[in-house]
Amino acid sequence: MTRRRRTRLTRCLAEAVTGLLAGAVALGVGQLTAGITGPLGSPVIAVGDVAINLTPVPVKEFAIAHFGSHDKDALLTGVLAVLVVAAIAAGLLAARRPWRGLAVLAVFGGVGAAAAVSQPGAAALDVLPTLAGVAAAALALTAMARAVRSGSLAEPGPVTVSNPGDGASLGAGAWPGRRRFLVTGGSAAAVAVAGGLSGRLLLDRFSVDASRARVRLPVPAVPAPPVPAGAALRVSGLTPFFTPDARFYRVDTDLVLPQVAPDSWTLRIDGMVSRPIEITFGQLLRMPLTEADVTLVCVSNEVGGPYAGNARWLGAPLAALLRRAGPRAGADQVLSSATDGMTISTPLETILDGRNALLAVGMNGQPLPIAHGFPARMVVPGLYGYVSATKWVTRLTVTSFARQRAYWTQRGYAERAPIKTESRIDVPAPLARVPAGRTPVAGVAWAPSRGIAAVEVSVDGGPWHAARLAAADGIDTWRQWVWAWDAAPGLHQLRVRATDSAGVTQTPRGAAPFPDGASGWDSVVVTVT
Ligand SMILES: Nc1nc2c(c(=O)[nH]1)N[C@H]1C(S)=C(S)[C@@H](COP(=O)(O)O)O[C@H]1N2
Ligand SMILES: [Mo]
Repeated sequence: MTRRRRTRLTRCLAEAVTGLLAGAVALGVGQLTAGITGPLGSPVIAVGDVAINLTPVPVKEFAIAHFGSHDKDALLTGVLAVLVVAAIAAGLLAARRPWRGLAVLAVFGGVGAAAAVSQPGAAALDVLPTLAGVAAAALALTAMARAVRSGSLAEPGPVTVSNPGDGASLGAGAWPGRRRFLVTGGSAAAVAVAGGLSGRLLLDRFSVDASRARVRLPVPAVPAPPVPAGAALRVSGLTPFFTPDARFYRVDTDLVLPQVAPDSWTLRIDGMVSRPIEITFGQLLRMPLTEADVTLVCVSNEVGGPYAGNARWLGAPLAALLRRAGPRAGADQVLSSATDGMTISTPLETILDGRNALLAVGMNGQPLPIAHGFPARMVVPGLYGYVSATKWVTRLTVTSFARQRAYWTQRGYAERAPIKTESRIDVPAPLARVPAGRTPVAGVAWAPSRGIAAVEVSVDGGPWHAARLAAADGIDTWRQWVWAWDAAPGLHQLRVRATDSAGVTQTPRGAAPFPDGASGWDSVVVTVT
């Protein structure tokens, strides 16, 4: 390579780095400003949130199925990738025509600011992080571009390298502006890192971890019946009967967890009621609370999938709260809303029909984890989460399905969505190698609000064998099951199906999660040796 060519390459690289550093300055200063104004203003988060709300249902299903609980990481990675490309473009453009680089920044500033204010709960102040970030990036870009250009004015021909060490530090080819570039670039990097780190620290102020730690849950007025001794089978690899909080699946549309302070939280019940009411968290804790074991299931759970969890909930009966407000004739829906802007529609008659529908404050003996709705959420046995399990809930509007629709039902999901009877094989794992002889086949089955009556296993499409069921802890929780298989060497397919207490056997007909939950039989293929 000729020296001229090397020099040109180095300068191109410097221009790209200029753009990247300007982008980093935007994010760092944006983060620092968000640390002052609040987490909703963080531009990457804001753009990500808007993207989630605009994501068509099939893409969302694909993301949940393929990235699982990492779907949000995948989205943020996507947003960052777009930013990286745009930043490099801004750097290359700014080197030739400064205003073009600034125009790229302005476009992204506009998108970020619009995204920030469009979020539920956002205020005008939340445009500040984006604006401050973009302004700082503009300064950094101009300064660095000038440094790079100051070199280009000189003839790149035979360069006199006064300090050979400098040239080496940029790899190949030296150019006269490099020292100035290193100084401005280094400062930009320092600003980006310092802004990012201090912003992170400042953002901790908005966490409600401390107020959660201060919550003392009352003793339940109606404790859950004791869990029968045989509710948990001893089979290694089997899903535990109670899901530990850390392993409980999490599904919501939020990139940053809502931080809802219990001191300022209230629940309003309004709409088609005779007496609208509003209660505080203190009042809620003083009500007679009920404890109940309930298995939650997400509609996005594929057959055999992981989006189900079982917990002991503590909360105020929703039916009593609604009756206090007095639903009026013609109402058939409770539209619940949360601080993250989520709206969820639940059939009124389901809440009132005597099941343990709760406004929950406790999960497994502790205040709700922040990720699971602290300080209060809804839990309604038997309905998929998107029509029942509103986290961070602050309002229940009694209305009708004819009049109002909720977030997911607007996107085509079913209004009535009872959880389908399902069963899953946990042991052996898919594609496992199993020693020949007696070996356990085990898993869980659920039909919340109906209960599981039987589970059967079939090998290679052969006859159905009744599995042994663990003792039932009521009708709202899943049930473990196990079947002793005399495994003969070879490749085998195991299938499972459950029958609920209403006598309905799980359908073999496969359906995708959209629009009202997946169906079909779970199966695993294993090698017996
Ligand atoms: N505020 C709020 N509540 C929400 C959601 C949400 O996005 N926002 N997602 C719902 C869905 S789709 C499900 S399956 C359950 C999941 O509850 P979990 O995260 O505690 O398991 O919460 C429901 N409640
Ligand atoms: Mo869900």
